[in-house]
Amino acid sequence: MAWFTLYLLNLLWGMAGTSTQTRSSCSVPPAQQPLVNSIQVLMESSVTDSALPNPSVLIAMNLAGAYNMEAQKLLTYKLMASDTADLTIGQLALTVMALTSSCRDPGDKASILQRQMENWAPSNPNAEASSFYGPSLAILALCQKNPERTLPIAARFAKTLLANSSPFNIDTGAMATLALTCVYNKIPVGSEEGYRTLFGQVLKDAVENISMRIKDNGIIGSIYSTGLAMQALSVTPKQPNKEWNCKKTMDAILNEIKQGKFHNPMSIAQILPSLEGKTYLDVPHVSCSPDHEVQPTVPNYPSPVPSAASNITVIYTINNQLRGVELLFNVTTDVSVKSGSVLLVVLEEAQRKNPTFKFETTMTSWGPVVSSINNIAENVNHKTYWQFLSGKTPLNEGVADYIPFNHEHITANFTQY
Ligand code: B12
Ligand SMILES: *[C@@H]1O[C@H](CO)[C@@H](O)[C@H](O)[C@H]1NC(C)=O
Ligand SMILES: *[C@@H]1O[C@H](CO)[C@@H](O)[C@H](O)[C@H]1NC(C)=O
Ligand SMILES: *[C@@H]1O[C@H](CO)[C@@H](O)[C@H](O)[C@H]1NC(C)=O
Ligand SMILES: *[C@@H]1O[C@H](CO)[C@@H](O)[C@H](O)[C@H]1NC(C)=O
Repeated sequence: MAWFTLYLLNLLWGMAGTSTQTRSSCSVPPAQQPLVNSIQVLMESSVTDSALPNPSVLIAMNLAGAYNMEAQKLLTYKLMASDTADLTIGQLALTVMALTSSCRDPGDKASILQRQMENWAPSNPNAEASSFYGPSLAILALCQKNPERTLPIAARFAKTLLANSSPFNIDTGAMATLALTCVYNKIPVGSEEGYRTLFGQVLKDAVENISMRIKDNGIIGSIYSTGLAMQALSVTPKQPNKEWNCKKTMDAILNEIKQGKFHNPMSIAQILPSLEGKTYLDVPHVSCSPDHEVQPTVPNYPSPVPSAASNITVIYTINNQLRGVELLFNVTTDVSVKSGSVLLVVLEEAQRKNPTFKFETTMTSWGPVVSSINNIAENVNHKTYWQFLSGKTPLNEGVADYIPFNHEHITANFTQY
């Protein structure tokens, strides 16, 4: 009798986990599929012997169905061998999910993550919203491994989110929605109603905030938050008041891809699942049958006409009004670079001309971050960083991706988040 009850419970459990997966989905029109294939090929080509292993790339590859099996294997092996001591909670969570998506047992990586989350507390009562991005990934990864043991950890996390009043961050809200949707769908039948109410409340708030950022053109937040926001809106058990037009968002993103806006492998890794009708909740359900390699159909672009490499001038300002009275500075220079150069080239040229513009970078999954300028360095404890702006508008790409135009005024402003 007991086994039968258990069986029934499992059945209900399983159903609860899948019932919301297909809602609000929309798909890429067949004529546009080669375009999507081409960014997947680009993302897979970022996997090399020398590159830092990026778990988000492996997750995206496995959810979409990998083309390059060598890259898939190399990335899986590198992540299996990675030392957990070098990883943040968020990176560890992504690694656990990436290995799961390759049908590998993450082993002690999952138990280490579990222990870290049992001891987790926000850095301070009013921590900035984006500091919940990593912990959201952790709840999601743990929920997929062991939902029952994750319940109390997730409840503590949800209460902290509810109590937090810092400005909403869309990427974080989307990741928290994915995590808590996983947990919500796996609340065992007959457990306290309190869980359902708590997670339901946080999900409702997050989804409401995400839907408020759906623009008339379909983009949700910025083009680079749209992928995660789509995932969140397509799985949430709590529908927002404002209805979401998935097809409109899909068309807007396909148009941006055509404009070449998705070339950073990490930006592709975050948009690809949504284009393939998948979400991070599908990670435990990837089938890993040894597929024969398929050749993707990619569009045949007209070969780019080599443009006459004329120079452009970029006005570049570095501004620190924050750290160390005797170190305050606000200096501007004109820099001449080849048209089409990325912002990093402007920074290098400025540094070459004048040592005041000396800068340092740190490598991350998104590429190089400018961590220090003129000896003033970002600091997580002070929540300081170098923000890049065009005029008064913050850039939505990093220095290795952003291409300045002629006479553009770029500022690096030392500020706080
Ligand atoms: C938190 C966060 C930050 C924090 C990071 C520090 C911290 N203590 O958390 C701060 C506020 C400093 C930051 C800065 C910037 N960010 Co930011 N950030 C994020 C966010 C919300 C979460 C990152 C995270 O925790 N990931 C989880 C962990 C496990 O992964 P990770 O790889 O270890 O995370 C590190 C990197 O993501 C890195 N990082 C964060 N932002 C950026 C941006 C760039 C260009 C690079 C190279 C690295 C980088 O910092 C993380 C912690 O070390 C993401 C959202 C997203 N969808 O990924 C945006 C995001 C990555 N950021 C973005 C941008 C544009 C920036 C800025 C360029 C903004 C600006 N105008 O200056 C600057 C970087 C400028 C510079 N000096 O080079 C974009 C990148 C889009 C793109 N196509 O390149 C994203 C996707 C937000 C968005 N939806 O538009 N960011
Ligand atoms: C989202 O919006 C609601 C109001 O609609 C607000 O109460 C809540 O704190 C916001 N933030 C988050 C993270 O949900
Ligand atoms: C920095 O300098 C620019 C012009 O060089 C000026 O417009 C701006 O107001 C200055 N900012 C500060 C904070 O001094
Ligand atoms: C054009 O830019 C390059 C740097 O990319 C620089 O070395 C060169 O001097 C510039 N040429 C002119 C004419 O300014
Ligand atoms: C630059 O940073 C300072 C310090 O945080 C801030 O007061 C100022 O508004 C910022 N300037 C811009 C243009 O964002």
